[in-house]
Amino acid sequence: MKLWRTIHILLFALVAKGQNDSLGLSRGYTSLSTASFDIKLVKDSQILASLKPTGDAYDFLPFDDITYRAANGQYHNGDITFRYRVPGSTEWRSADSSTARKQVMSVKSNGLAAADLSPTLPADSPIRVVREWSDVDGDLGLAFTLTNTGTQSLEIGSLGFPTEFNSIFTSRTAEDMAANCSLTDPYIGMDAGYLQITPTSGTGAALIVTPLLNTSTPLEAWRNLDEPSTDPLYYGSQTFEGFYEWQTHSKAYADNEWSNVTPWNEPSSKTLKPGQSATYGLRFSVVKSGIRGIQKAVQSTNTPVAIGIPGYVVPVDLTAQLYVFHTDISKVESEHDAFKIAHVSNGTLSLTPTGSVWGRTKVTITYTDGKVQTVHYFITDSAPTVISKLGKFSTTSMWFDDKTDPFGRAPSALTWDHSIGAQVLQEPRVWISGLSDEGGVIYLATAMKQFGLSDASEIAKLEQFATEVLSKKIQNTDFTVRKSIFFYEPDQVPRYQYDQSINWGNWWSWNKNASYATDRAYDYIHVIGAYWALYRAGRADHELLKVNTWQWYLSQAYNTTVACFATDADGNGLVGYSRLGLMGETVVGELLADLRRENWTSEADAVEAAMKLRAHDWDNETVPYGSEMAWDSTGQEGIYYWSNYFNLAETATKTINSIIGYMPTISHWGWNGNARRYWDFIYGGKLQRIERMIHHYGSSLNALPLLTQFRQNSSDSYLLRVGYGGILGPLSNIRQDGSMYNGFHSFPDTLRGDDYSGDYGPNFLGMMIGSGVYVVHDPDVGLVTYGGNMDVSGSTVTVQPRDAVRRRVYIAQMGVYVTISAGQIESFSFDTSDPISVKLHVAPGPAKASSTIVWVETPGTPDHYVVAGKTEKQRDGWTVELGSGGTDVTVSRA
Ligand SMILES: *[C@@H]1O[C@H](CO)[C@@H](O)[C@H](O)[C@H]1NC(C)=O
Ligand SMILES: *[C@@H]1O[C@H](CO)[C@@H](O)[C@H](O)[C@H]1NC(C)=O
Ligand SMILES: *[C@@H]1O[C@H](CO)[C@@H](O)[C@H](O)[C@H]1NC(C)=O
Ligand SMILES: *[C@@H]1O[C@H](CO)[C@@H](O)[C@H](O)[C@H]1NC(C)=O
Ligand SMILES: *[C@@H]1O[C@H](CO)[C@@H](O)[C@H](O)[C@H]1NC(C)=O
Ligand SMILES: *[C@@H]1O[C@H](CO)[C@@H](O)[C@H](O)[C@H]1NC(C)=O
Ligand SMILES: *[C@@H]1O[C@H](CO)[C@@H](O)[C@H](O)[C@H]1NC(C)=O
Ligand SMILES: *[C@@H]1O[C@H](CO)[C@@H](O)[C@H](O)[C@H]1NC(C)=O
Ligand SMILES: CC(=O)N[C@H]1CO[C@H](CO)[C@@H](O)[C@@H]1O
Repeated sequence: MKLWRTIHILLFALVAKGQNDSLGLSRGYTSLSTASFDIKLVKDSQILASLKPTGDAYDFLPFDDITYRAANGQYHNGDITFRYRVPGSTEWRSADSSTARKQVMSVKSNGLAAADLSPTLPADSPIRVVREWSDVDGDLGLAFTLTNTGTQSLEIGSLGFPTEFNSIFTSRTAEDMAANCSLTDPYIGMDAGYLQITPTSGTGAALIVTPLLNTSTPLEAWRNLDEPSTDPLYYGSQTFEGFYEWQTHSKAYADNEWSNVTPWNEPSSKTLKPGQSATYGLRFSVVKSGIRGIQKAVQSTNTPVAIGIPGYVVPVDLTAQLYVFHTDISKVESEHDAFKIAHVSNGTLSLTPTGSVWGRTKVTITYTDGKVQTVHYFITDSAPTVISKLGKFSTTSMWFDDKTDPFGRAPSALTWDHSIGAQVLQEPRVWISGLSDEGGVIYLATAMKQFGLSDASEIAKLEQFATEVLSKKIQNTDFTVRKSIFFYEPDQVPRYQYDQSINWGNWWSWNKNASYATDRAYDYIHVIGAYWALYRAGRADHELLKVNTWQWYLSQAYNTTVACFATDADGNGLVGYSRLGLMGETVVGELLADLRRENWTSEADAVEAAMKLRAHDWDNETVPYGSEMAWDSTGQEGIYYWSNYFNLAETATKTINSIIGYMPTISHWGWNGNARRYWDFIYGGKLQRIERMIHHYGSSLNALPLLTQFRQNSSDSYLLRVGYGGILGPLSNIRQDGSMYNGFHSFPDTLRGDDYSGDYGPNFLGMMIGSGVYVVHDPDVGLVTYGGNMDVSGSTVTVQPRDAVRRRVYIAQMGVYVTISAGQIESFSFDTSDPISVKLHVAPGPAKASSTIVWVETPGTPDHYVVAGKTEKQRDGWTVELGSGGTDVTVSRA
């Protein structure tokens, strides 16, 4: 918060007075209205300046910033870009209504306003464009009619409709940002494509943009718009991600700028004969019921909707379900036969991976009305195989054991560069090579993997790392955590050869003193997570630990927590950022639960007291989601955890809303459950740029609060759709060889994972803590299972878990959440007509657990459940011997 304000003041000072008015703002606006909207067009240019739900002060557009966005080259709704050529010619010519703006020619219209755009398009363009704004059943319609005025046929190779919504955070206070701004995400699904514009508060009306009725305006591609970034709003920065355009034809880009990429959809073009016209258009609709109502609202515009369960990242051993809401299907195609598709009933498809495809794939649905929808999937190995590959790769290829390293990094798992197939031993952003920050802590993933699926040889290596590097080099003896153990200071390491081809002159090439600073609380969480995971692995199987005891790992985690959250007598944090919500800090909640289970009562009390101070501070703030960034989507996880823990319900609810404001559900593996992140390629990526990231760590970490909240209120199925998408996301970041990446590049010229493993560690942590199976009654699609294969026979439901960890089961009908400490749940079953018990078959699993503890919670109901039969109570659960073939466990209502 403090930081936010500072930035605000700085930026405010920079906002210059003079600006260019190519839009014609000085000549005023035309105010219009429909049943749903209050609308302002700029009179001269007829671009959309303001769009408010009728009678509302909230604007989906950055009207208050329009004077800074009135220059040539700055885009608005109503603009158009296209490329065309005469058939046979290879060269595309471009037209863009924003480049050299002129007042447009108003023309007669039955709608709200219309104009011939010729003056503002290149004079030699043979394509005349007439744009019309109209009232479509109370919604706002925007149509473009393109006419070939020449004497030759023309091929339109790209056609885009720029969009602009209020994601400009620059110079706003946190409170104003939460109250005034919104975020936009696309569903790049052809005729089913749409945009959703969600308020950052997560509350109030949302907006959708769908293809205009009676036009064919598929969302084929989503192109980031290049704008000058010198303006005082800082286009393309941490406080202003930038804008995109809805592309209906994209062939001219696919053949040129994007030629090395497999696009989301087949690139198309359109040929217009001389004199021929084509009309395209978009429709803007308010979703009064808010974000949770978006899918229904899309459906009501006659745009096909598909709901995929468990989402669109599908492990090869899982059969996914796809529910479509539109007219009858005439054809369904799975690219390269990636799925065997069965029509279960009208509108219900089941998709079983055939094993022929790993990675991206799409399913194309054609409806009887001619509409075509693409649903984008990512098929992975079975989830335990995926995490096993990560464990192996990070302890072999990525394992660094050069004992002569002057920085003391050996042994450890070091950042990987996929493009050269090597460790990143030297990086000017020192933390990437220095085992700290988020960008350098892949060891966190390796350790968390042992919690999910332990492996003796991997643990042996991690024990060396924990003993020699983590506790001795990354940490000081007082448990404080360094920001990097690699640094740039030749005098300190005289015999070390720094790579002279690297530019060591930027702020991030810290010297030794700056690297060894311990003032960044975020770094402590990675250390706590690693120790906690090794404690749990060792607690489940004592044989695994050869160097330290489980007590040592638990006390290291505890002591690091104490160091992280220590305060002075006035309650001020001693470590920077420790008063903020920290990414991955759900693991501190896990630690606290374990301290209680172990009867480490004074330690548990100390952790709880430290968290209570923070939670009560947050409860007093309107927008408690500060971070080291001016705007962020990382604090919410911790703030929800402790607000919920201490029953601060208002803040907990506000935080869930904040999350759904930046985390969508969309029928595309890349966007479903993908929390807004757009600057961390700068700090952890090889390809550094401001870019909407796909499945950066925001996905799994923000999924944790959504899933927790869902278990407390299982009628809020929206939270599960989004949250489960987020928890599946990190599976897609692991390549077939076991290497991993920080995020997938969404810009259409790239569409691949970054080369650096970077800051993937926290993403993997979220997946290990949040993976589970959810059996629920969804109000739209009926009884479904997220993360398992379900078989229904009469009233008996049997499920085989297919998630990464296979140790957590939630059954909404009972409100019961069963978790186990070791082994794997192979299957479970219950009777929907008499849901008072669930029978689980628990097996030793690949880690060959000999026993397990079963914990039973009922977060959604006052009911109480127990493990039946003669079992010993231990660590607040029930101990169960597994034998060699596993055993059945029955959890029944008490
Ligand atoms: C604004 O106008 C000035 C001249 O008055 C010009 O130098 C500058 O490039 C213009 N800026 C933009 C963004 O068009
Ligand atoms: C769309 O087409 C249908 C059928 O031709 C017609 O009834 C309807 O008015 C049209 N709607 C619009 C907005 O053009
Ligand atoms: C399938 O469902 C759609 C939409 O609910 C409906 O219009 C159509 O008639 C149904 N078809 C059959 C064969 O039941
Ligand atoms: C060393 O780093 C600390 C913490 O960042 C800083 O306060 C101190 O001024 C630095 N000392 C020197 C000599 O640069
Ligand atoms: C770390 O924590 C353990 C467990 O509470 C405690 O016994 C020990 O004294 C602590 N170590 C240090 C150095 O503070
Ligand atoms: C914790 O204390 C309780 C009550 O004294 C005891 O039953 C239980 O076994 C203890 N748990 C552990 C892990 O020591
Ligand atoms: C929260 O605010 C209230 C009223 O402003 C104040 O009494 C209380 O002490 C504050 N609590 C904390 C933890 O700051
Ligand atoms: C549970 O979720 C539903 C659906 O969003 C909502 O209507 C209801 O108010 C919630 N109940 C509680 C107790 O929060
Ligand atoms: C332009 C606009 O809508 N501004 C609003 C932003 O949010 C604050 C509340 O924090 C309102 O007071 C402003 O009117």
